[in-house]
Amino acid sequence: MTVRGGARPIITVQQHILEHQRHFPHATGEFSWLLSGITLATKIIASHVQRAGLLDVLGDTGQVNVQGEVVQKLDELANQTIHRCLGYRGNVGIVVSEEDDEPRVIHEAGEKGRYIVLFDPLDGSSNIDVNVSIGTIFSILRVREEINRQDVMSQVLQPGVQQLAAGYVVYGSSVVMTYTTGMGVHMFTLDPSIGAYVLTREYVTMPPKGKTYSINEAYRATFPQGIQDFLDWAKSDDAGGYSLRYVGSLVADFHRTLLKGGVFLYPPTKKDQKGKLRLLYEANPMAMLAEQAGGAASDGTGRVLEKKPSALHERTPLILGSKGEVEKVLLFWKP
Ligand code: AHM
Ligand code: MG
Repeated sequence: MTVRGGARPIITVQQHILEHQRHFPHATGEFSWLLSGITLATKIIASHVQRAGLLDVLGDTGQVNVQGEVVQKLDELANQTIHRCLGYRGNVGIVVSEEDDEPRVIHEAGEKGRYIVLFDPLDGSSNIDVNVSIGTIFSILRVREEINRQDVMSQVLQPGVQQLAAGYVVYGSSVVMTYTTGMGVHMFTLDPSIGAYVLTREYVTMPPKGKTYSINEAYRATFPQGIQDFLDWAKSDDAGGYSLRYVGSLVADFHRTLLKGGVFLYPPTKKDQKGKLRLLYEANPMAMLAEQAGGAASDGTGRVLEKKPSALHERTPLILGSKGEVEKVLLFWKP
């Protein structure tokens, strides 16, 4: 986007998406209409998160989701909000959520439902009640015309390289939306006084190296030996002084890694032998953003984005961040 004159222009996320869409030869405006549904949903979620202590939204619902995790009230509210905002967009054919057992097919969309939206409505559930950053993650795929629309699982289980767009919103000291459509990574800050996401960073690049590693080191004894060896090295004099930073919300840990560099790790553990994070709506969108910003994402054996998913809520080990730091981890860990 060209900046003319001395004053910095105010560009909203809607304007930005429309501008970028012009680069697509057959752009219909449908895609920006879909993304505007996501931005609306995250503004509603942000308003609840910011008033969480004042509304009756803290604590759990007493229910357990398909992943065996206790559902928090805000998880449920965020999930419903996204379904409400996307269900009427017309061009959204299938919606997949961390909180739902199965994909939801939007029947009203019929043949017009060209997109599949996958999301983690409120990532970092353990931080909801304690005022620590949480977030929403989303990934967008195209409905594959060559596959029967009724074969919903085949439609949904596409590798991450097929993503049309990916992004997240971090509900932190400010609310920041980050997205990519495969043409760089762009960041917007929600200006609460006008209710709009305003462009704050364009074409974000991740530093190629960074002296921070981010991992739940409490599980250390149950990590593969190679990961334990990397952690020993990172603390040694040879490594030159790493710091540990771990929020426990992927969105917040990734946001920091994107801006400052470093590496985020969620390797296999004794409890979660494939790692904890979900491929379709946690690892894949972050991997697309990382690669678009010049970083990398690996499951230890290869590119996360090339993994062929075999189940909706499939988990994957995740090594994510600055290219140089991901490569260092892989020198130690060869699964
Ligand atoms: P959630 O989607 O149920 O909140 O779980 C995912 C979260 C990630 O945000 C975070 O990276 C990870 O779980 C933290 O797990 P742990 O508490 O095992 O370190
Ligand atoms: Mg999550």
